[in-house]
Amino acid sequence: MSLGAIPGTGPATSPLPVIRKITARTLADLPTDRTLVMGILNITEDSFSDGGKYTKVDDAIAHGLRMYYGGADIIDIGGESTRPGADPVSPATEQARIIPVIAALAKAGAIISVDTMHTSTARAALAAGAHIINDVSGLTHEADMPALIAETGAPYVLMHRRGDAATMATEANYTDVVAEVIEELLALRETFTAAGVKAEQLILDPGLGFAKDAEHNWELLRSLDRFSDLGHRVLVGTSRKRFLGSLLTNDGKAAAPAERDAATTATTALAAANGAWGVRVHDVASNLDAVKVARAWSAATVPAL
Ligand code: PMM
Repeated sequence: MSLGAIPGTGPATSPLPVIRKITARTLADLPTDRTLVMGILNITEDSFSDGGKYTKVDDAIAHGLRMYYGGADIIDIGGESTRPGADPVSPATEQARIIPVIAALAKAGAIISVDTMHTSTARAALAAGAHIINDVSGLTHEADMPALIAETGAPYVLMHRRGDAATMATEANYTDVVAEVIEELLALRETFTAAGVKAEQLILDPGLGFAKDAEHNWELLRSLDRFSDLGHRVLVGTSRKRFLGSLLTNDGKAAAPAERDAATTATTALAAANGAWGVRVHDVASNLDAVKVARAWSAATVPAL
């Protein structure tokens, strides 16, 4: 692959990473003709798939660069595990983990989102060069997040969740999961717009696995168009999640997180075909291929007889 290769156009099997120009990039540089691929970088001890792998700053930066050079459109950096039962992390610890990594990757030209529930961390991350705030709290955590998002004008992922890491597993009770998730997201949207956040700043996320069981997740995916119809960009996070593990049982045992990438890629292609703005994934290469397939498929025309 030549130095002049267009970022993100190489196949997943490229022997060399795609080389990118090292210039500051802005959100306006992101592709608009296909679903975006957000690569996950968890700098935590205990995330379910990559916990403990990137706890050293150098390892985290190296993995972020690998995903960036491999074509990730956005790198999503988090310093607190969100899995059910995870111990909370203080904003100071979270910031010590992620800020040096954000600064280094922003300098290399990556577009960065920050997976945080803390307003102080969101503010510090934006100052260090991050572009997007990704908050999985469903605003159950810190009430001043809307004011910060209004003040900074940053794009904000508004994800649906009930309860917190300790309680959400018991709150997966719905009569009509799609209607209730939409209703609860719209109520949160109201709080943000009342604080002065512009509609176009908001990216909605149904929050798969957050106070949802497997069937809830599938129902939400089946109804992705109803989320797009709300008039915002939609982000989908299926990557290696437990509902894929339970789908792919082997002798009655759920497939391990590392065995869920092919299924993740299938959900990515379907999410892309159903209008998702972005997918949040661990394996960038295979999911980038999937969104390219969906893009080509939707643009395909039936040859005339
Ligand atoms: N899932 C996880 C963490 N952050 N953010 C958004 N917006 N959507 C998600 O579905 C989501 C998220 C949990 O996965 P991880 O532990 O692999 O990061």
